[in-house]
Order: sequence, then structure tokens, then C-alpha cells
Amino acid sequence: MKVYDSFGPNPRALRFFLLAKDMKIPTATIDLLGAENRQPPYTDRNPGGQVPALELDDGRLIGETVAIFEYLEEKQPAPPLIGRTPEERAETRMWQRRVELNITEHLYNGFRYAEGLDLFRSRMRVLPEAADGLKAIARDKVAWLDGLLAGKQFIAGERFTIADIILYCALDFGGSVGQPRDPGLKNIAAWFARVEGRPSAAASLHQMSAATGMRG
Ligand SMILES: N[C@@H](CCC(=O)N[C@@H](CS)C(=O)NCC(=O)O)C(=O)O
Repeated sequence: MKVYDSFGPNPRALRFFLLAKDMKIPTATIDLLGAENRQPPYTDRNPGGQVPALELDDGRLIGETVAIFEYLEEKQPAPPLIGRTPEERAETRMWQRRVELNITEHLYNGFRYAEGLDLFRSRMRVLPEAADGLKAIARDKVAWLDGLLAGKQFIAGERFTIADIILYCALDFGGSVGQPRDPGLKNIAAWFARVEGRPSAAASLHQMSAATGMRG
């Protein structure tokens, strides 16, 4: 297998996952800031044009971070980051969908249409007029999640899962690009500190983070 990796919060989520599972997979680095991911030969393999991606031993290429998580968890179930049982896996997938559909997609698009506009305008349709609204939706839903985290260690309950990895990487990135966390959200703050305290959190940060000022 080979991981196509780069700077950025989604590749960071995969690095976090691999570190947490202690899985070592050879890596090829894609120049995201130089848009290598948006050109052949990368797009010949991954028409989604984004990073990360996973090349399988039979040559297939898998894009989409969660599809990669699911594949790797099936290959190496321990430690479980999706779940041991059908019930645990269903709960994790429910929270992962809620996190991505309500928060992280809006946070990322809010960035792409504002602070990231110069980087993204040649790559996709951008909607600068939507940026503030998308950021506001992400903030509203983080506040909603804050209430739901009361009495829980992690998003899916007592288990640390991919829902935590995905949200942590997004909120850490957001904080570095003009979407800071509301310090009044005490449950989110405590949860963030718990995830940040895991060794894979710091270890998954890309070396370019220091130079760019963006945590990815
Ligand atoms: N839906 C994709 C999103 C991946 C994504 O947004 N990757 C970013 C890096 S964090 C990227 O490739 N950005 C550069 C670009 O879109 O050109 C996933 O979950 O893997």
C-alpha cells in the first residue's frame, strides 16, 4: 500500500489514524499548495483531485478519508477506531456523518471561500458570498455538539473514534485560519484538550504547519 499525503487537515486525520493504530505505510508526498493534486498524473488515478488517497496492493486507488479509514480498520481492527461490534460501528458512523455534514464541510468551505480564496478559485467553483454563513453554521453546530458532549469523554461516548479525529483536525485547522473555537463552550474545550493530549495529535501535524501558520 501507499499513502498519498500532504499538508492539510484531511491528510492529517489519516496520519492521526495511522499513528493511533501504529500502522506504517509508505508515503508519497503531494504538493497541495502547488496544486499537484489537481493535475495529471494524480487526477488520472484520483479524479476527486484531493488528498489523502490510498493506493492498494492491487493498484486500486481509494480516495475519501473515511473510505480509507473503513478499509484500514477492516484490515487491522485493533485498536478499534470505528468499532468492535455492528452496534459500535453504527454509532461511530452516525456521529461521523453528523460531524462532517453539520460542521467540518461548512468550516472547510468557509475557509475555501474566504481566507483560502486565492488558493482555491482556480480549482473549484467558489462562493465568497456564502463564506460568513457557512462559518456561522459550523459555529452553531459546534455549540449544538457542546451540549451533547456533557458527561461524555468522546463524541461517540466513552470510545475514542474517527469522529473525534475528524472533528479535532478540522477545529484545530479552523483555529489557525480565522475560525477560532468559542472559549465559552466548556465541553468542547475539555474534549479538545483530551484529544490534543493523545500522542498522535502532535505527531500528526505536518512539518509545513510551522511555516504556513496553518495547522494541518
Ligand atoms: N472529501 C475529501 C476531502 C479531502 C480534502 O478536502 N482534502 C484537501 C486537503 S485537507 C485537499 O485536497 N485540498 C486541496 C484541493 O482541494 O485542491 C475527504 O474526506 O478525503
